[in-house]
Amino acid sequence: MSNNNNQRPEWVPADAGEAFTTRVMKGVEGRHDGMPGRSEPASPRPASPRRRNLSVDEYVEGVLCGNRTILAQTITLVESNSPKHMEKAQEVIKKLLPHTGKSIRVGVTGVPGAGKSTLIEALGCMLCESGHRVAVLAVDPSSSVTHGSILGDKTRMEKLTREKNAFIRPSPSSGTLGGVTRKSRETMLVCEAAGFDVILVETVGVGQSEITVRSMVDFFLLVMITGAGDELQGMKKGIMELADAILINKADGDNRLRANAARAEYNNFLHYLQPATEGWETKAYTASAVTGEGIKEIWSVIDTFYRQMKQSGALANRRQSQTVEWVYTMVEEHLRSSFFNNPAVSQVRPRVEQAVADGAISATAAVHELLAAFHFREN
Ligand SMILES: Nc1nc2c(ncn2[C@@H]2O[C@H](COP(=O)(O)OP(=O)(O)O)[C@@H](O)[C@H]2O)c(=O)[nH]1
Ligand SMILES: [Mg+2]
Repeated sequence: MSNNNNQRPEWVPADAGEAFTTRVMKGVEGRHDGMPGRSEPASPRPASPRRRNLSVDEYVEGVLCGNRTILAQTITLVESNSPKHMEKAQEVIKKLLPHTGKSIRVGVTGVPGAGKSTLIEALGCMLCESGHRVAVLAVDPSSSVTHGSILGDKTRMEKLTREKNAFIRPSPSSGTLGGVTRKSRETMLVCEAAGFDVILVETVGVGQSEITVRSMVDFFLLVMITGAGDELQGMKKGIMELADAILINKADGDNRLRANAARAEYNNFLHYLQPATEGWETKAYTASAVTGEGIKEIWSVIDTFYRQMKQSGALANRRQSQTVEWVYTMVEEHLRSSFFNNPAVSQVRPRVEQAVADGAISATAAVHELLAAFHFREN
């Protein structure tokens, strides 16, 4: 990934080092900070004096009063892997925490092409019109591996980008240090502190990312399409068991009948599954993100869920256990990265891997050897 300074958005702090995880993604309309592109001057700006670093209080006040530039800068700070930025970010988060938790957190998953972004745009626009403030975040598992983005080039949402009550933030690049979970959760908290009362998190249904998103949202929506093949859609029992609702999208034109048939089929199947949320029945619905049919209805399902869960105390319980779980996820991420970044481990790995592959030593013996190298260096 090229981290060329002159490619960076103007809101990147002046002292951002190489560890600063910022990239400009192709295909995202508007500015990288989620602001409409229209306000961008057509010609490059003359070199401006170096940006002054904001203090912790300036970040906090900016976010609390809904300053979008500062909101974007705060998220950038939160996404940074540099220890100095991480420390500052933690101070900011600590002060923002009392102002968080007042939104409906909704995760949206499904295979690429299912229509998640189109749906989020339709839903987001409808919610903005009815007075909500909507933040859209993306958790993209591909970015850490390929530096490409499954979601990026589809995260256009042109209409929603122009809404003054919407804020769209593309996926963070996790770099080599990982930490996608931390970044996404903290970004969500920052958006809540900035007064967004609906958080929509888009992720691709390919394994770990949906577990990550499920563990940070209240409601998890699985978007499906007919005819894509169940195995393609990750239609394993496990994924359906994570969902609070299944939305069969593209129920328009010729596809409407098939979508209705699929809904009946899924509803039958769902009877045999453990619901994702105790006291809530996961059901299948149909919608068209393009015509807008069924969008109001799916929101009413989400809203009913939220009210019921809030009243019964299940929402507070879920959030508490999510936060505790999050602590251990971060511990695991930390341990994993310190293991793989440990020089002694890196040194013995090729030899140990070869020995295991050749059958010269057992897998258990290899583990002992790797951990011995790790602990030797740690102590
Ligand atoms: N006919 C129809 N097409 C849709 C619908 N929703 C999305 N699409 C199309 O499906 C394609 C993929 O949509 P996108 O939102 O990018 O899918 P994502 O990868 O799940 O985010 C795009 O060409 C959309 O225009 C729908 O409800 N009906
Ligand atoms: Mg998308």
